[in-house]
Amino acid sequence: MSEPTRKPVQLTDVSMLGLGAMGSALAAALLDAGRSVTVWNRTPGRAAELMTRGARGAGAVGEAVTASPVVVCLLKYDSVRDTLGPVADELRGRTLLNVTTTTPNESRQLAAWAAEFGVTYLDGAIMAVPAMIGTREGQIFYSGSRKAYDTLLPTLDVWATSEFHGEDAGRASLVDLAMLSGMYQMFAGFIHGAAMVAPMGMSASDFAARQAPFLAAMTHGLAGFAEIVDGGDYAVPGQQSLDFSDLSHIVRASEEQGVDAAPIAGVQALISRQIDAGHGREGFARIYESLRAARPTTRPTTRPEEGTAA
Ligand code: FVH
Repeated sequence: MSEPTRKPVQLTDVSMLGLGAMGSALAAALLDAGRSVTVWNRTPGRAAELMTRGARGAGAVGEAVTASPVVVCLLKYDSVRDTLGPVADELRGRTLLNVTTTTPNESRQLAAWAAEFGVTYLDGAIMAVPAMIGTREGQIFYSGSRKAYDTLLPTLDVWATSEFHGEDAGRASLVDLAMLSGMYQMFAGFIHGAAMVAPMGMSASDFAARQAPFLAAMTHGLAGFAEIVDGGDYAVPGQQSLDFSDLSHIVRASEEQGVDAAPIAGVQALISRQIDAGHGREGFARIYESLRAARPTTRPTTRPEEGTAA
């Protein structure tokens, strides 16, 4: 009996797996830049608009991964494992770029899995919302295979400003998540402040109009803190001391308003630890030592099933 004849795969420049808000923006930017793109999404129908713009729809993941270097933009680590695991053999010898948000260790696990199947792996961390894709304003950090980065760079540069962070696949994700940590704590701080003034009748919008320029001005202080942290001398003269920065009055004011003080109490706890340890006359950057004291292991956690499937 003769083998069933397979339709030959039409080769394209990039295969995009995942057509959510971000995957669609990435694919659209490539089409706008004249690249040929194969697209696949778990739920059919999401490719329709891109196909009217010239994308080639793949009926199955296996078909997509054999058409071109693969970009996965799915929800999270588990989605990537579930999607790529069954097509590991088809991926052999190919290049895989994962821009799904993963933790550094998850990125390393994907890199280890890829290496086992002879797949060249590059990890990407997107510092942009979909509307920023295709502009220089967006940034995407990469780590993993330098060769893959160099080869794909003309494509990567279509999306945003590209930055390579080294061959450890977890590094791009680490920088991404560290930056997001700062952003979310700023947002939480703003919302906490809005909750504090709400009982006196100030709307969150009114508060935002005051808070935004103030925070923008305060960001000029980041470089100074960074210099002190990098230099390791928290007693550099001319700084506001930790004793002066004691924030217990803000904690009390929040409580007086009936507002949970958790966001600012967390900062106060870091300050108190340093004051209690005798560093009250040093500067605010000294709280870095409170954080370092809780430094976790960076050893990748390997789950039992890892190494055999993505
Ligand atoms: N959107 C943004 O602003 C942020 C910016 C920073 C980086 N993120 C990360 O990008 C990843 C994708 O985000 P997204 O915005 O495209 O997310 P959604 O619109 O929710 O689309 C999710 C896609 O993932 C597919 N999917 C989910 N689970 C599975 C699974 N188990 N197997 C296969 N595919 C899966 C989903 O498919 P469907 O629901 O349509 O079938 C969508 O295509 C993300 O890591 C962000 O953190 C974006």
